[in-house]
Amino acid sequence: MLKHAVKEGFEVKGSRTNLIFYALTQKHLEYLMGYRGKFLLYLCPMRIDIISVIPELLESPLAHSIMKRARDKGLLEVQVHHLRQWAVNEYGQVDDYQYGGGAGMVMMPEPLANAIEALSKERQYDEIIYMTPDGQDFSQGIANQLSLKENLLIICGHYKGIDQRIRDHFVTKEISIGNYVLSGGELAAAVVVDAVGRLLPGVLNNETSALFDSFQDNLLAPPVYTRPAEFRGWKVPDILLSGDLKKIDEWRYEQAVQRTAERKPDLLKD
Ligand code: 6GU
Repeated sequence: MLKHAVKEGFEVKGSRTNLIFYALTQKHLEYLMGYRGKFLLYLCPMRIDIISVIPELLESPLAHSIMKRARDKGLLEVQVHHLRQWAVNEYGQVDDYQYGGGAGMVMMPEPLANAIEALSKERQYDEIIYMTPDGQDFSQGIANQLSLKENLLIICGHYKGIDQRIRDHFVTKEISIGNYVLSGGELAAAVVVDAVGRLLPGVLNNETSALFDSFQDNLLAPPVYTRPAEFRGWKVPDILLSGDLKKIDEWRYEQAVQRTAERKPDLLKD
């Protein structure tokens, strides 16, 4: 996306707003420094297309709060496509029994291939992602990488999953959101879109900047407090009321390290 923007000489097109000087995450910074030695970032909306048999499942998670803001600002375009548009017959069939026998239906290759090909005519996808419990575990690192892309296509599976040939010949990335089974890929896709969408430059304001998120430095966030300073006799740590910003930063960092060591020691390893 950025390379493309720089090559195009920052031409302003479509709903893209303007050029800004901005570096969102360390990853963006490295990428930009590597490219031009400047923190130039073209505000280019990310486009995410999602193929689903239950589009309703994706509506609400992407229609509120930060995702709503991202979409309203034109920074993120999400379009959900009903797989039945590409069904093989008038009954809207998109799944069938599995070869070799066994319980559960499999999503047929033809509707998926037709859907992917039809959508690929409109734009070139940087990744075609299949949401599946046997995919790569989703992480902040993957979210950061995806946030640098321009066009993503996400396929949500159902039933026993999709025909292996689609995975072999179209899918470029397979993502799982954890070691448990969901009834379909939609909720997992919503997780990915949310985690990626909030990283797009301009989506978060300064107070909520993604730079300070848990996981961005492989550290969990420190404890947070708000008013009142004393609630039912439980006090906010004195240091946070001291006004000494340097000491507060140190305290937060120590707390973050301690929390990470206690709760997710694996994060401290690499
Ligand atoms: Cl991506 N899909 C489904 N169906 N179940 C999951 C998952 C995805 N990630 C964890 N469990």
